[in-house]
Amino acid sequence: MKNNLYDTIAAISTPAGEGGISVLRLSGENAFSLTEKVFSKDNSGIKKIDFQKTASHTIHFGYIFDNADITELIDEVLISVFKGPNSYTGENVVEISSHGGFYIAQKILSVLINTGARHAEPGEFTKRAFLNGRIDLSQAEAVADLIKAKTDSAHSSSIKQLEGALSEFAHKTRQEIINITSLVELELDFAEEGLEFVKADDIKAMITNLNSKLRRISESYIAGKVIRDGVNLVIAGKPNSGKSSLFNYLLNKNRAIVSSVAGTTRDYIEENIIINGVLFNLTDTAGLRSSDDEIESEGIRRSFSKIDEADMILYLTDSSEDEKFIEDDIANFENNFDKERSVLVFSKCDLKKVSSDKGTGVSLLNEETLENLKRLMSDKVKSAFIPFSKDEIVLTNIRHKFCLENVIRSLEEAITSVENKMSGEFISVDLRNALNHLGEITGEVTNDTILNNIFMNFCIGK
Ligand SMILES: Nc1nc2c(ncn2[C@@H]2O[C@H](COP(=O)(O)OP(=O)(O)OP(=O)(O)O)[C@@H](O)[C@H]2O)c(=O)[nH]1
Ligand SMILES: [Mg+2]
Repeated sequence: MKNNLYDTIAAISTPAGEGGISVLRLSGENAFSLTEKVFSKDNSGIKKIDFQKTASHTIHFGYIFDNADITELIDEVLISVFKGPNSYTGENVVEISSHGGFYIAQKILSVLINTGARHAEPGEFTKRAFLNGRIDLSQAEAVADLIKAKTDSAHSSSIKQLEGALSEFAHKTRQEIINITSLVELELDFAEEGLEFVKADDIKAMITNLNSKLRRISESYIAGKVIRDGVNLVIAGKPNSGKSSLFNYLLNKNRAIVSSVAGTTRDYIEENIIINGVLFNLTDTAGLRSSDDEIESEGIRRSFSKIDEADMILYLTDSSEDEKFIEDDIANFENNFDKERSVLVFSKCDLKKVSSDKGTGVSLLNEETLENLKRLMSDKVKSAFIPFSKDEIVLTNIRHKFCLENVIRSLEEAITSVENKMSGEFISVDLRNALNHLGEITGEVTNDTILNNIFMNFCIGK
């Protein structure tokens, strides 16, 4: 069955589980009348309210009953009333705050469904906000990111997008392309009369200039991904170098087994942690050596595959080993890891100090060395992945990156058309393609598949 855009939808907007309160949300033409059927201002069940007559953005105390016949009291609630178009979805919206817990909210939801509401799909409230023109598509996507944000930087980039920073960028770019298009078309109109209003070179320069700005924004996606999803950091090194001990310290819990036996860690272990505002997806791996043990060898194979996928590596060399060992291990590190994205750590530096400036000494017995390491890790992320200032647009969504790449490609085609002295009509087609792709970012140009893909990833009740 295809869901009607105009029926009234309902969902529990707070997460499942025990909590102080639960909030249930209804949106649609009948949001008020459906709620009125099962709501009473006192526990008699008959003291009715007419939400149409109450002011918008007001809160009402009362009681919810199990059906329109008022047979059983379910809970005391507070009802917030929002009249369209001044609501989250742009429609009439009711939010029912009940006592928390799984049972009550589910019960109220089923009462409302029995009365005539429909279960909302994931993200359907936000989808309606988009379809009703309250927000554009990039802002709707920002809502999902905002909810998922785990760090300060992820929060600030999504709140910026929700406030319309990306939309504004898209509109400005759109205007620039329209200006160029009209110059091209103007010239086209007069071409037959032998008038050249704007020189082809100037048009080419304008498009090239615009494209280089767009390219920088498209490249910002790498930073955006780190901001949103975190950095995949792998702790690697020879057996017994102290990887699992460092992993446990960074997580602040005894997650991985530590022992003085080389080859303790077999399979890799992953955990998330935030260090100086940067989200790290940490992986502890099996120590790297050649082994005859079948299980250990599989573990080592997995270590290498994790190292290949990593954004960053912490490579541990045991300071207490002899000079030759350390020298070889440093060479091994330098030959196999990218300097920009890897940190060489001389572990257990309380036992012996390595006199080399190629790495940083760390001891679990020395807080200062650990703090230094953490600072080094977050600084490295910032310099390797986030070379953008706070005011710049950073793309955090792969869909936006794809759209922007298509815009850039269409503009490149326009440049080629200009260079080949094609007639203005052709250039104009390329520029219009660029406009279409740009419109996909904000949803001016969209289709059901794109929309379904986007809102499918939202939570229910948002
Ligand atoms: N003195 C000292 N000992 C340490 C330090 N860090 C780890 N160790 C010891 O080094 C030994 C090996 O530590 P692990 O963390 O298990 O080493 P690993 O690299 O995970 O070893 P595998 O899993 O076998 O590859 C343990 O006995 C730890 O207690 C340190 O900073 N100082
Ligand atoms: Mg280990």
